[in-house]
Amino acid sequence: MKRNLFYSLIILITAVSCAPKSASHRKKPNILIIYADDVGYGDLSCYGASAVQTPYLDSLAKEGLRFTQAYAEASTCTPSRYAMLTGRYAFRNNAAILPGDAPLIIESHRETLASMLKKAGYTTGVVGKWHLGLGDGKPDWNTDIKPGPLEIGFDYSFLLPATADRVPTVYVENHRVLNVDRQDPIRVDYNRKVGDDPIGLEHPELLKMAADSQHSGTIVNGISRIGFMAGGHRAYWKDEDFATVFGEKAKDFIRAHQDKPFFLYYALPHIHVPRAPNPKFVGATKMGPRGDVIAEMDAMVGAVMQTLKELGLDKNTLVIFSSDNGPVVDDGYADQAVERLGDHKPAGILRGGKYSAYEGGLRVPMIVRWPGEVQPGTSNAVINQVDFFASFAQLAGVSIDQQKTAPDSENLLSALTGKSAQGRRSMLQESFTMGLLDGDWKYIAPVSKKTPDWLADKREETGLQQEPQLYNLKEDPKEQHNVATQYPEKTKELGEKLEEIRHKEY
Ligand code: NG6
Ligand code: CA
Repeated sequence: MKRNLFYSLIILITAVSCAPKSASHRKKPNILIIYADDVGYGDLSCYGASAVQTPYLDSLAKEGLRFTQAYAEASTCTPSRYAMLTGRYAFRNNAAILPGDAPLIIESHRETLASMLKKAGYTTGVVGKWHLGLGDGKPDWNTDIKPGPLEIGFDYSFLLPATADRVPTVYVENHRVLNVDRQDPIRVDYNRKVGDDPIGLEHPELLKMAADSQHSGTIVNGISRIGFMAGGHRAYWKDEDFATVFGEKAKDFIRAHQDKPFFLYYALPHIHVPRAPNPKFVGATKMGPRGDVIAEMDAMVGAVMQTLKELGLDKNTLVIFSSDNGPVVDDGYADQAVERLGDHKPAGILRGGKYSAYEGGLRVPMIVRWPGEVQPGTSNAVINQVDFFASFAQLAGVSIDQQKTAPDSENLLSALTGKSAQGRRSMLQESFTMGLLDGDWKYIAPVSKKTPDWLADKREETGLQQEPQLYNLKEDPKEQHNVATQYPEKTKELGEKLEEIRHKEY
């Protein structure tokens, strides 16, 4: 009898210790969002490019799931980033492209991807381009700059504050400008020249590349920027070092937090203007700097993946690569992007690009890799970056009240991991106007607000028109035939649906 009990116990203990651990007991996966800037639907070789090769992203696509209908929330940076980090459409916040001295636009009470994951035990970090504002008014760049990422859920931040073409041209680590110098205080102004440093308008002979008048403010590293800046010389970045500087910070963060689940938002400044690749990548393609920075970006992806592998973390890390808006060829600098484009199609077959209401502005590359959990292949599920919030909440086991938190985010974890082919039915699309994608249909509302002067002659590409537009993406994926007058009922229905979403109070 005793002997039987003994054997039963042994069997029980063995059974318990050998049982597969349930999902809730498994270590939560690390989450790495690699978010590129202005990379178009046709800019990677795994999305059909041939004039530039992106072997590291191609491997990511081979080992993971490549989406054919994934969207940034907007066709410009700030709104897309706001929506991705908050799960809320950016127009609810009036988010638009920000100057480099704008205050933080994410409200301090708002839950972000970072604060939500932090609740689930994640250590959270952001390395790279921010462009969501810093401080609560005009920041003093010489002292603590807050609120910023640390006040909305990130444990660590190392930033390029706005864009590489905007002042201040300095890195901000946590609350401080890196290498800030009290003897040479930083001043920033977006309206008038400050200090004695040369500006592009007056000294074009000092420039590595000529620029249009908006990009002809203070010259830093031979490149004139939007806005004016004085001081801070010791803190200046060098554009050609971005890949190394951000790469090292991303690796340091991963190394330091390898024992706990981490969330890293790695926001690459590539391939936004000014395009200034490191000499190692100059000539990597025949397309000049725009092609070369794509190659450099790809290598940055390779480097961070290599670190994950070396640390044995790549199996338990969900990696997502995507872009904040569609591509632009000429964005203000004479960098030969137009002249040397050849037959490369930055947006693939799609119409339009950055700033556009058409698909080329909004549909972007998206690749998800998580070995063992994400079945490799291609997915046609419709998914928007605003959906990361609810999907990752599910992944991390956090329940959210969507009346208050991430109201526009849909939990598409099963689509993201390839377990389902079902994505969104409809979504709002932001540009300098609004659109609504609904099944095969796409509606673009007439422009109702003032659009920037520098877009005035770009109506054909941007889709900013006085008339409503309706396209059937299944029959007309290139959005060539506006069928609004043929389908007045559909046009009206989608217009009303869009208004309904707009007027919901969240
Ligand atoms: C525009 C800039 C452009 C770029 C963009 C922001 C002009 C004429 N153009 O205002 O160069 O900086 O803002 O790009 O000023 S984004 O990817 O961050 O949205
Ligand atoms: Ca962008």
